[in-house]
Amino acid sequence: MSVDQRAGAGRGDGRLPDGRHGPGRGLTARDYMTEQRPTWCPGCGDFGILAALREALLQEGIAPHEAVVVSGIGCGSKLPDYMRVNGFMTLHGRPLPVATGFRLANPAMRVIVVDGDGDAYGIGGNHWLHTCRRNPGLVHLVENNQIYALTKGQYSPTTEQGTRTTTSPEGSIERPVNPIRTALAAGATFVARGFAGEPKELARLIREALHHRGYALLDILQPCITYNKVNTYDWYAERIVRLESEGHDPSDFDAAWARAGEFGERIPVGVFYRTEEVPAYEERVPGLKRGPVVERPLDDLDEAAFEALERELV
Ligand SMILES: Cc1ncc(C[n+]2csc(CCOP(=O)(O)OP(=O)(O)O)c2C)c(N)n1
Ligand code: SF4
Ligand SMILES: [Mg+2]
Repeated sequence: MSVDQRAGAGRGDGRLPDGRHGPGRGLTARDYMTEQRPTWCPGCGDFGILAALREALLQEGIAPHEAVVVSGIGCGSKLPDYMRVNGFMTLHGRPLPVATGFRLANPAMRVIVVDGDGDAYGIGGNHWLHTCRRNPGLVHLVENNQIYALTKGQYSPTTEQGTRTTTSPEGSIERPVNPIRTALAAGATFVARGFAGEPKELARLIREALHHRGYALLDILQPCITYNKVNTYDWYAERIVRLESEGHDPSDFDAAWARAGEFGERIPVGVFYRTEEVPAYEERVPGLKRGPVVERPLDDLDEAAFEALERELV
């Protein structure tokens, strides 16, 4: 089987090669549960994201062994501990390159990155920009609580100007990153925003992201009830508007750019931009034309082949 076919199986319409689909495969919500109890504060937005991800995998019929969740370091990055799927916690800021490696090695695997705003847009910002332009088939869920929560409330790249935090007692003086516009400018092919307070709607967006061919960013507004007293559930509920119900066309880049500028009295959620025209990174890597690495016999990787791969990938 060629890598293109495998990539198709891994990204396509959510149907698995044998045609079984969704809960019809006999999967239930319990299949994604672990014994581990979350250590998140009661009421944390991360619970909604966990519920939405489990629901999205269930509805897509993606069994636990067919997905890997890769995270970094932070409150939200504990999520792989609370799901019965393959999991990998990397260093702070490094999940995207590790996840790209997973996808290159096995394009049939659904690779989902889950990390915080500090992890993704701060320390991992360089990896993020290059992931946007490379377009590997990853779903990236950023738990954006506009704070470094695990380390007790320092301002993060998305903290709004003027917000008082432990490291900005007089109010943050920095202009925040706009994740949607930054991803658009960096060449991302699927850019969306969701809200942790609406797990059902969030599950729908995650399912859309799972159907995307390349890199899919889903910036998720995630209330941190302990360290962010500004961007609360009620604060968001008063401001959220839906791109879909306002007639937004996700294929229109200029419209996406314009809507991405709104963050204040009105905060749009939904898919800002999507194009399926750009091939995924793993579809173009020359060294993978003979098939995924996981399916090749070990003696296929002789010294010359290894050096050729090294030249292409490193
Ligand atoms: C290299 C490195 N630098 C700093 C830290 C300390 N650290 C751990 S989590 C974190 C911030 C996490 O913020 P975010 O990614 O937004 O996740 P949250 O806790 O808000 O979910 C920091 C600075 C670390 N673990 N490793
Ligand atoms: S500190 Fe904030 S982000 Fe961390 S578990 Fe508590 S509510 Fe959630
Ligand atoms: Mg954070």
